[in-house]
Amino acid sequence: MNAVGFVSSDTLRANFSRAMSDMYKAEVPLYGTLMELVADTNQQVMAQSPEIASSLAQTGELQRLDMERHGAIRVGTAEELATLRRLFAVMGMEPVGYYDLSSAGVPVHSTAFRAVHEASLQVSPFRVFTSLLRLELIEDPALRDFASSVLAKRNIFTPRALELIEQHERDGGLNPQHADEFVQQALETFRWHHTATVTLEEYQQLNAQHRLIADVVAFRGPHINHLTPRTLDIDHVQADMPKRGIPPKAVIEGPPRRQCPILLRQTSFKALDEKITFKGQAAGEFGSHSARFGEIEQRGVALTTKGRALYDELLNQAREELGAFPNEANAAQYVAILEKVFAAFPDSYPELRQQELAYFRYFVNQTPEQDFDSLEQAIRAGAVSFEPLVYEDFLPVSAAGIFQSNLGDSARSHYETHSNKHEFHKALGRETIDELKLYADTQQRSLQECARVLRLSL
Ligand code: OOG
Ligand code: NI
Repeated sequence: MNAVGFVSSDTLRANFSRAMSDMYKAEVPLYGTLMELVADTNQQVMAQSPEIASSLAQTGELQRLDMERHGAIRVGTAEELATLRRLFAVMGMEPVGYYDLSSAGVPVHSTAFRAVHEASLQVSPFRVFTSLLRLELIEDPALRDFASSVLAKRNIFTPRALELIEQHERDGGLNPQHADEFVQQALETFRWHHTATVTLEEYQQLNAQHRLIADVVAFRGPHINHLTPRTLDIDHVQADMPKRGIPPKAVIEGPPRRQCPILLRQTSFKALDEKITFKGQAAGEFGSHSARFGEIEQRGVALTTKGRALYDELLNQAREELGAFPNEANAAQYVAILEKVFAAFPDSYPELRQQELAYFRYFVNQTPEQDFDSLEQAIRAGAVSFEPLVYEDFLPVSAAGIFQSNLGDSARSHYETHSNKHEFHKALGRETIDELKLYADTQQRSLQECARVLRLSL
């Protein structure tokens, strides 16, 4: 708590993340199973590789690992997105990155709300991948109008949540009692509802246009559709999922397995088919909807612009060589191609650093007895060490793969449209933050701290 008795936004975010996890565990019991699998795997990795454990301890990731997760939601209107921006701001979460998924056949564009400073990320790295439906991509004008009119009628926030957001904006914080109330009220927006706001027939029309459109339009609010824990060994989790009765998707999205993990690797289990009562249905009558699924991810080092360009190039090359979407039938072939192609990506931290492919954090190991001329000299002498700076964001190709594995065969290949960052910013009510700038800032702060302790000029 700070001087005026307000709860810090970092604490609020940590509390909200925990409350969200508890709610989701109660709603989707398989999520609990997945959490256990991830916790077991992480323990094994740290027992077998003490160097991984000590590197994670140095950067603080070890301390945050158990509470690390991201959620995903989808909203239907600009107003909903703009109010979410204000709701997340109460918890110190800002929109980072812009992801256009229409080119991959998913009619949304997205951002990730998250904390931006390493000290805040350390308290709670909770992130929410947030997508805005692009209604203009619905081809049938009557259906488009219908979807807009349904969305116009709903209010996804409780009146009390809106009051508390305003109070926070006005006073600059919330006291402990109001902070607890805010967490409970905010949670309501993301809850699952077993009842739809449209008839079964209307649902089917929306669904025929795109499953995602039905998922956003037919319900009272943006139910959290997955909550993803972070594992230290995703291949292990992928192999173990079937043993615990969880069928994984065919391939892990992202880069192949490496000595030095880069960016993000993700896998998921198929969406659950859930009973829904549609408008006008008599008691005891049901339809069904599937939206909620499980996902696991492994995070590696954040790449610079140069590193990211190389990643994108190699990923495209691998996909071209495969000649098809990765699926059940070609999974083994895809993994082999991916490994072969990514041999061109340096796989040691010193190389990644020297070639400026990745971001690092620098730490002074001991108070030096000797003066150094440069940081490089201090590193060579072992007075300064560097650790990979973890990637906190998402990957558009992976996100599209995750969306698609849950949309079934009806998924289309792409929309004839352009990404529209400007439109997204207008809806959001501000610009999204460039994630590369955040990594560069964190790296720079750690360098400055080393320079200060070692009395070096940078
Ligand atoms: C989001 C899918 C993308 C990720 O981690 O990249 C995603 C959604 O299904 O709403 O979750
Ligand atoms: Ni996800």
